[in-house]
Formats: sequence, structure tokens, C-alpha cells
Amino acid sequence: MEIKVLRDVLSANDGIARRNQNRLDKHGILTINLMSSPGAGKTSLIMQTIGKLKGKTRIAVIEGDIASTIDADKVSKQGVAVVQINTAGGCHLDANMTENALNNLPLNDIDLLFIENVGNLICPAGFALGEHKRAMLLSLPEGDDKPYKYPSMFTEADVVLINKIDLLPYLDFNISAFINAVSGLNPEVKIFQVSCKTGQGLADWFSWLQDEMKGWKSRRGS
Ligand SMILES: Nc1nc2c(ncn2[C@@H]2O[C@H](COP(=O)(O)OP(=O)(O)OP(=O)(O)O)[C@@H](O)[C@H]2O)c(=O)[nH]1
Ligand SMILES: [Mg+2]
Repeated sequence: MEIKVLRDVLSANDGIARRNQNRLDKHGILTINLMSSPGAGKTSLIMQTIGKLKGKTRIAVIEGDIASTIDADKVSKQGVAVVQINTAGGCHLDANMTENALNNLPLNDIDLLFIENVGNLICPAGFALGEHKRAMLLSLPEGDDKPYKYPSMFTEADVVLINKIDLLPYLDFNISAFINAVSGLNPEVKIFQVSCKTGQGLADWFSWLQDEMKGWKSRRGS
């Protein structure tokens, strides 16, 4: 019985997620669902990306947090459209929350939408929001064993960013062991080593994003 209930919830979510994606397609908005543990660097990555692409790409952000508008306030200061979703205890965003956020964004004026999911390495992977791509961050202090302990996040990702690479000299994080573990779970995934503090490696992320935007627009014929 419990399994049936869970299936109902997930299929209802998938239906709304498809509706969201059709709407985003109609408006030509490439949408990235950003996922990670709390504090891995999602907002920092968004801020760096806005800094790099502002003026060339119209960016908007949906911020998901259990409480507060701290992240939305930071992003808003960069002059981009932002909606904060407070889940009031919920450990992930879902498609219904995302649809409500889309209702409050200027969809005709957006090229690239980031959805910053609630910081959590488990639940966000199970709920489609309508995104086109999933990016996840794993920061060095979390440890290189996480793909074994939380595999679904890594199998669901299109790109994995190893963040806080500037801390490598101070931590026992085995980069090649981590990359092997992630590649074993998800052979197609792109993996970038970055620092949202120093900017190291972010050029690879920016060029991935720009290629995705170009490829997506040409597939859509726009
Ligand atoms: N040393 C270092 N610190 C970083 C880096 N990226 C982010 N931080 C710091 O890590 C902390 C958390 O970063 P956020 O960007 O807020 O992380 P988040 O994933 O958005 O956190 P939540 O929204 O709370 O889940 C902040 O103090 C950042 O300044 C990095 O590459 N290197
Ligand atoms: Mg954040």
C-alpha cells in the first residue's frame, strides 16, 4: 500500500514536471536543477555564473530553502529575477512548487534558469522539476566516498562539479578515486574540478553551459 502511495505521488509530480518543461521549452529557457549537500557551493556557483554571463545571457533563479531568503537576497543584488521557495521543512523541491515559482517569473525575458534545490544529498534526486539538465556539486570537505553512500544523486546528474578545490592541500580527498567512483555509476557524466572562491576551473563549467545553450537552441530550431 505504501509503495502504491509513493508511486502516485511520483507520477503526479512527473506530470507537473512535464508541464513545466513544455512551458520552459515554449519560452526558450534552458533550465538547470542544481543539487548538493548544504553548503557545497550552489549559491556561490550561481553568483559566479551570473558574474560571467551577465549582459550576454538573461539569467533567472529559483531558490529553494527550508527557510529564509538569504540566498534569494544575494542573487537579487546581482540584478537578476529571483523567486524564493520556502519548503517549511520539506527536504527537496517538487514540480508543483516549481510551477508556482514559474508563475512569478518574467518568462519572456529569460534564457537560462537555475533552480537551486534544497541542500540535501538524497531526496532532490527523486523529484523531477521540469529541468533540462541536472548539475550537482560535491565539495571536498564532504569526502570522496559520497558516490558509494548516496549513489542516486550521482547517477541522475549530467554534470558533477567537485567544488572547493582550493582546499585540496588541507584535506584527504582522493580526486582520482572520486572520479572513478562517479564514472563507474554514470559513465556519461561530465566532471569538473572548480573553486567558486578562486575561480579555478570555472572556465570549463562556463563553456559546458554555453555549449548546452547553443546545442539546445539549435535542436529546438531557434
Ligand atoms: N574555500 C571555498 N569555500 C567556498 C567555495 N565555494 C563556496 N564556498 C563557501 O562555502 C560556504 C557555502 O557556500 P554556498 O554557496 O552558500 O553553499 P550552498 O550550497 O548554496 O549552501 P545551502 O544553500 O545552504 O545549501 C560559503 O561560506 C562559501 O563562501 C570554494 O570553492 N572554496
Ligand atoms: Mg545556497
